[in-house]
Amino acid sequence: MDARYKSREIERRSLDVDGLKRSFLEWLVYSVGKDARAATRRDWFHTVALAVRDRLVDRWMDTTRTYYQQDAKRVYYLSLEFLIGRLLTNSLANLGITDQCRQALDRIGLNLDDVVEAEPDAALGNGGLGRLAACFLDSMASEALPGYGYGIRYEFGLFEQRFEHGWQVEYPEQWLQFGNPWEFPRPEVLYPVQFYGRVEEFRDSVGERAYRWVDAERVLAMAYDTPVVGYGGDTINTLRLWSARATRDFNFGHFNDGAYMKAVEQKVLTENLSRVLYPNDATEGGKELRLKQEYFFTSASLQDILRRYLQHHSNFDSLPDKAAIQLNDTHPAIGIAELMRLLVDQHGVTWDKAWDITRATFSYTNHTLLPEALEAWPVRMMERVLPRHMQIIYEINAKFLNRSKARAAGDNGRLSRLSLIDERGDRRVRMGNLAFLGSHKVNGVSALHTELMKQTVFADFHAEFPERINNKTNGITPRRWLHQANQPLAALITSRIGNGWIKDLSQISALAEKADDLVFREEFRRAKRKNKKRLAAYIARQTGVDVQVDSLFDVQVKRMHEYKRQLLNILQAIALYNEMRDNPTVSWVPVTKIFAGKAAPSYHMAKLIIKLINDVAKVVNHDPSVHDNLKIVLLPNYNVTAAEIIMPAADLSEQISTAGMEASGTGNMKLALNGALTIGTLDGANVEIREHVGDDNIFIFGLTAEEVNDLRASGGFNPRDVIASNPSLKRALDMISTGVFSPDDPHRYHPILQALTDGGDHFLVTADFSDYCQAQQAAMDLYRDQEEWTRKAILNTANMGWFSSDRTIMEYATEIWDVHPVKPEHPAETET
Ligand code: NBG
Repeated sequence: MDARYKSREIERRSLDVDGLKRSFLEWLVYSVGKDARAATRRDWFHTVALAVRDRLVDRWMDTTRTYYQQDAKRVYYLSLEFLIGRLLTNSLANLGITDQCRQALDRIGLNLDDVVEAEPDAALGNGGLGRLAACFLDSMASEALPGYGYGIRYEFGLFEQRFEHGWQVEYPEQWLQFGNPWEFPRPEVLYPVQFYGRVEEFRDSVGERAYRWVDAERVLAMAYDTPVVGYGGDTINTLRLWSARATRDFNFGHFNDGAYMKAVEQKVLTENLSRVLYPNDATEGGKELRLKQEYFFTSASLQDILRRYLQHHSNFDSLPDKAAIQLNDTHPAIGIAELMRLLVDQHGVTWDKAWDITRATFSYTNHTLLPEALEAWPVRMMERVLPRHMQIIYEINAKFLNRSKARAAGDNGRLSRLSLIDERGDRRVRMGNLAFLGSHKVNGVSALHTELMKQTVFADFHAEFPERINNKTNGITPRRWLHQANQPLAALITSRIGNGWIKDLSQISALAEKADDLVFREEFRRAKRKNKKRLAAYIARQTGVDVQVDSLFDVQVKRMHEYKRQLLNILQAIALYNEMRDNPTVSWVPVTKIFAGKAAPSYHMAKLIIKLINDVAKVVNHDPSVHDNLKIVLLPNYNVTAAEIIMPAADLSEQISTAGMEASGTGNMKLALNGALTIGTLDGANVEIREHVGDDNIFIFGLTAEEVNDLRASGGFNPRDVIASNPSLKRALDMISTGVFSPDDPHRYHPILQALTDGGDHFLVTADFSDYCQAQQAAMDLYRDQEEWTRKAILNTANMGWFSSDRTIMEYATEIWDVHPVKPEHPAETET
């Protein structure tokens, strides 16, 4: 090889400061096409990202090659959402070259932190479900598991949220506008995906009845690959996202008619399929485009999985030994019918065999019990969009119900509940039932949620298949959520117990003994204070509100949803505001209430709650009579990047959902790991957080899931009685209803007041109010004693090791997937 190329090749891998610097200067000129004097911050970001990408490509290929050569069993994580966030800091940290990169940029006169800020936040998800998928990618790569993510390359991620006169307004999020340096387009990896058309019956070569799907419309799915760097940089896995492309022949038909503009129009329409992420969190959209998106990425992924499998195998018998496919919620559940179709219609496998293979290959995670979130597609829509799949679903259903009939022994209610088709009213396909039936394992995401799954949505299926439901409590990656996001605390921890915790978070328990060490406490507080200063500056920039760094940072960040009860929090804030005004001479613990979160654009009640928080904030923040002891801020456009600033700075973590309604929560884990104390109900993973951090180090309040259930069932709950007997609640509600916070429109909040009274207060805000206020009081009292508070905060951090997504992912790997770590071989490195 030409010596010049050889040296350049080595340079591309060089991890030292000089090599990085030279790469940066070269990339800026030759790939970004800019002179150093004219380069913008964004140019530098692209430059650095491309140079860093060079350093991982060899290892990425080594990883893929090793999996291929060993014909390792792979796990495929099918998810409609991956809430990734920025990747530069993450890649640098996982490759272990953050310091070198910082120095190399220094020498060019640049600051790494500024360069990082130019990266858009990849928001291909709504909330917890999508962020969990991103944490799982990090953990699979860090645990050397052969894991692939499959999803959609949305051109527009989750909308950008702005507040205009206090109201949420949505703007398109154009994260790809300036290109994405992390992705590799694969124009040759292209699969056809069909819609509509009809099914034709025919006799196959041996005279058996067979079916083919004809006259369908075709779309192509094109792959874009993003490397997923594991901690240490040894394993680099792949996230493959599909983008819709119109087929060429499809266009040519129109060209021949001379209808050129029409052809182009059609092309745009077809490619709209992967244009935008549905902004609904835990609610079903029910729109045809959504169904098409689900089928589009699922079909392309399955075709890709089978192609990879067939490189080593000539029949499908060992598919379940080589591939585990995880359904992230029911969004890809159509994959069960699709795999049956591919096996039976395209590869000639017999029905029974195909069904065994399918069930042994798939497993399904349920992420919510909310009835409005359980996907159920109208049969009429399915028949039109996916006619062959509808037939297959009928067939699966008929065989299943036939088998169950014997055991149902006259219990027709049970059979109709087990059915894949909801026959009540407009007939619908129950995707949860399909996912359950077509999987060998079904899991919930916290201990409580899994129990409730057995008792509620899947009670009949659980009776039928008692071995199938299992629990996998969620986790979070300690790399992003502590090592990268909270550098002051990460450095402190490493200074005392070494850096083994980054890879094995259980080691963090060694901090527990430091909780009584006064010096350590002081340093812990100093780290927190540094993070709070950073957040205070961010708040000032974003909202113009100045907050006291030494006030209690009381944080509720998550999607806006009635069941998450931001309303309970803001009502307590009003009550506290009144108390402060009534008792101006008392020395109050200063409190800063920090909210952030987006509402689904069509969720009017959630948007009204946003407006209420902003209205209350305006009044409170400008009232001199509270002497700055209370500030309320609602930060706009909550996303992963904002979370990385907020989580490390929180003192108190609000996890106050109506018990039984939050499947798990993962923000609760991020906040506790970063040393916030939780104020929460016994819901989702809060239950397990309490077990780990200890009852004394958490503020638990409110009705339990069982009490909620009983109260709702009794029908005897009357919110008006509760309000009448609680003067501070009554006063807060009266202020809202008389327009104290909305003088321009006193009736603005009528729908909220209505829901809390005549509406029956479904989320039991009034029922939990008094207990919640007491817990808040306990938190404020404790905060006065900074030593005690810090001790408990340290114990939170120290006891959160179990909530690493590494633990979660290894449980999936051993108990569901039977997938094992594979160490990549790096021949290029051993050669030189
Ligand atoms: C969400 C739950 C959260 C949970 C995440 C991840 C959906 C459908 N569900 O409680 O609401 O933490 O999933 O499991 O978005």
